[in-house]
Amino acid sequence: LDFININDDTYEENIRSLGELASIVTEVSPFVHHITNNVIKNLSANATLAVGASPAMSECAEEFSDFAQIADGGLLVNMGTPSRDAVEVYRRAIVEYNKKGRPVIFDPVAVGASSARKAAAADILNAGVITVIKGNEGEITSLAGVEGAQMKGVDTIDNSSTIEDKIDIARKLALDTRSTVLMTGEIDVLVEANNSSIAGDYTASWNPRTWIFENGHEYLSKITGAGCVLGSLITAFCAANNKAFGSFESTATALLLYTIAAETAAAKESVNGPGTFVPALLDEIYKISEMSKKNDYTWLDVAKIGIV
Ligand code: ATP
Ligand code: TZP
Ligand code: MG
Ligand code: MG
Repeated sequence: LDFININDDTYEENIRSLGELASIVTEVSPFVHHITNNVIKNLSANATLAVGASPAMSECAEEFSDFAQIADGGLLVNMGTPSRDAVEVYRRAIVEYNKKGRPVIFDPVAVGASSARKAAAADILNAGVITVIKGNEGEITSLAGVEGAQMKGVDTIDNSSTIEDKIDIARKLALDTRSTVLMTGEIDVLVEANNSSIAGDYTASWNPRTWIFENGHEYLSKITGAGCVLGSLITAFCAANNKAFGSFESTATALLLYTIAAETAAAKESVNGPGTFVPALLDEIYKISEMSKKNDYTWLDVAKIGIV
C-alpha cells in the first residue's frame, strides 16, 4: 500500500469529525426501515439498537409512505432472500423514501450468483436514487459490469484482485450509479458519489475522494450477515446525518465503528470463536457508541485509514 498518502492534518480533522458523527446518531436516534433477508433480521435489529438507532422490519408496501414520513429515517434494501414479488416491494419503498429525500442504502447480496439477481439489482438501481451501495467484492464487481471476483452464493470467491483493481471497480460503479460505493472485504474501499455531470472516460476525467480501511477481524468472515449488519449501521448513520456530513462521512464512520468493535470483541478473553464473537460484537458496538456520546472515544489511535 505504499502509494497511499496520508495528509496528517486532513486525516486528524476527518477522524475527529467522524467521532462527532457517532455521537449525533445516539442523540438523534434515527429510524432504520429494513427490507432485508430472513437470515439476519434479528441481529440487524439488535445492532441498530446498539448504536442508539431505532429499527423496524417491514415488507408491507401499503405502509411505506407512512414510514417514509418519519423524521431522521432511512431505508435499507438488502436483497439477500428475494421472492417472486420482492422487486416490486423494493421499488415501492425506494420511491417513497426518495419522495422525502431520505437516504436509501442498497446491499446487492449475491448479485453475481444468478441471472435473476442481476435483473433484480438492475431494477432496484433503476427504481430511483440510491445513496450508498454496499457490497462485497464479488457483488460490487458484478454490478460494475467488469471481470473479476466471482460469487459462490452470497460469498465472494477468487478475490485475488489488487487494491488498485478494487479501487478502479468501486470508482466505476460510483461513476455509473451516482451513489457512494463501499466495497467490503479484508480491506474496504469507499468512493464518493459522482455528483457532477461528467461523461466519458472516468479514469481521465474524474478523481473522486477514495479512502481505504484496514480495521476489522477475520471472525467477520466466519459469521453470517457480517455485511448485512454493516448495512444497518450505514443506514442509521446516513439517516442521522445532519447538514454537516454527507453519505461518504456517514458510511466511513459506521464502517469504522463496526470494524473497530469487531477488533475489541475478538480480543476479549471470553471470545473463543465465531459463536462467542457475535454477542461480544454487539456489546462493543454499544460500548463505542456510548463512549462517543460522552466524547470519550479516541478514534485517532485506532482507525487505520488510507487516503488514496
Ligand atoms: P462475504 O459473504 O463475501 O463475506 P459480506 O457481505 O459478509 O461478504 P464482508 O466483505 O465480509 O461482507 O464485509 C463485512 C465486514 O467484515 C466489513 O466491515 C469488512 O471490513 C469486514 N471483514 C470481512 N472480511 C474480513 C477480514 N478477513 N478481516 C477483517 N475484516 C473483514
Ligand atoms: N443467504 C441469503 S442472505 C444470507 C445468506 C446466508 C446472509 C448473507 O449475509 P452477508 O452479510 O452477505 O454475509
Ligand atoms: Mg459474509
Ligand atoms: Mg453481504
